[in-house]
Amino acid sequence: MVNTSEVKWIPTNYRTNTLNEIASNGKLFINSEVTLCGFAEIIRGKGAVCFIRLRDGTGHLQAFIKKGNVSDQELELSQNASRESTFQIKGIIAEKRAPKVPEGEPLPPAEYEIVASEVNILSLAETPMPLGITDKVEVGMDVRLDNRFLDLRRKHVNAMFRLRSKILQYGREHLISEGFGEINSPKIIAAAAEGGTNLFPIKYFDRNAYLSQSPQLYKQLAVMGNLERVFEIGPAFRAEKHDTYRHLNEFISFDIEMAWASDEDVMCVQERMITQIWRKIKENDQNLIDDVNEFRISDGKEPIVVNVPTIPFPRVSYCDAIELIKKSGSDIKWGDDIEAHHADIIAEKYSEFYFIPRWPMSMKPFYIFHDKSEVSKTGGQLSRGFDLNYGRDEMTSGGQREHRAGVLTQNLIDVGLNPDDFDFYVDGFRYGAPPHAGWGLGVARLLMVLTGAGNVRETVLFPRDRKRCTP
Ligand code: AMO
Repeated sequence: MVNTSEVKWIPTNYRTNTLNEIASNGKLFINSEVTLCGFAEIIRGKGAVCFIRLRDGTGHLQAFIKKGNVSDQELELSQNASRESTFQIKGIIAEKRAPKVPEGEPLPPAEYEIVASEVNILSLAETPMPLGITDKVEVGMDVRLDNRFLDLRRKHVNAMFRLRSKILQYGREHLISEGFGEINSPKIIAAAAEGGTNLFPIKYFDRNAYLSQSPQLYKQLAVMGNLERVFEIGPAFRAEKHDTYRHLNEFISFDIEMAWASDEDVMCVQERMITQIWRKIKENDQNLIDDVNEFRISDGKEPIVVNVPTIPFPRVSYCDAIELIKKSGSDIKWGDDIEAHHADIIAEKYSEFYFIPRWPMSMKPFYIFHDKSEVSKTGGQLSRGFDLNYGRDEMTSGGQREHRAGVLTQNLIDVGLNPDDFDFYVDGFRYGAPPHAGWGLGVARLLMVLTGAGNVRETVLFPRDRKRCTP
């Protein structure tokens, strides 16, 4: 279930050990008295005995409850308890009786159980449950999300969110190793970073404010303040009316910003980080991938294999991408957005991670560096903005930023924004500004790639879309 080898599990007031500590190292505990806790995944037995398959966040262990070892009332309550009820059990660890194997065949590895001397039911589960934990019954996404606390107890869903935590951990560790420090920017803001149409307005005392779409302006100001290399993992809110497999109205954006750097420099940071995440997951977390695969296989899908990508990821410039798409007969012209169905065509050649650098300035936000030294074949103005795609799906946007206050003000005017609303930001560039670059990566989308999930709702604990703001 979880790789616990490097974790020090300190006893709590409720339990002396985790189930996995006993299950994987039972020999050390034979005849010792321990107190364990868990959900009752399966309860069976009648008369003088009861067997409970206990499950906690680390693994499973069988509890053996026998008449005479516990009170009659404890035995009866255990036998009649509903599945998923929570138990605290005190007892002695013993080796389970070895199963009979045909002569000459090796014995399977020893298994252990707790022989109960005290049973305490902490909470009885109500019945029927809105969805089963171990039963293979089809349930729709809405039922699952309405009861996410139960859905999460299912092995493959649980593994998905442990993998999510690993992506964040390994990503963080990698950036810290490259000299980045973590920041937190405000989520209540007064000016839009990513265009004014998809903002959620909120009342902020006696004035209007918005939920932040991106830490963009603030991560840049942090770099203006000589924090040099910063990253943030935080929520971003978009009032988009999309209803797709990859859009939500709240998502976690994994952002970096880096001084004295170009678009190419931060693309390199990104490919190093993603490669390192993949490598670490392959080294340490195959058990979680196995849990995801067990379900995929039972669902008739191919198992996922974690292949560490090679560096450098291909770079397909915007201009080349347009040519490639045109060649396939698709109706697209320079200056158009590359949508998912266009990216499908690029993905025929580049099926995994690839960057699309050098977008037209007209397609990128005002804060992107306007590269007047280079124009497209058709004479269009180019920027230092890029995207990272995996096949058809965009994972990241980023770029070198505009650090010249005058050009920045002009960019704001060019996209129809009022520079006065951005004084707090442009002022940051008036007193010496390092050239800098950064990116924002959608964590849920990266997890979709890692786990083969077909819908972003699979990879977000409590997703927010147009129809859902509970639980
Ligand atoms: P952008 O708006 O492209 O860029 O967002 C960056 C990445 O965030 C993810 N993303 C989303 N994920 C789920 N639902 C959504 N509605 C959604 N919108 C975006 C995508 C996307 O690639 N400030 C820039 C980043 C930068 O330049 O540093 C920005 O926010 O994976």
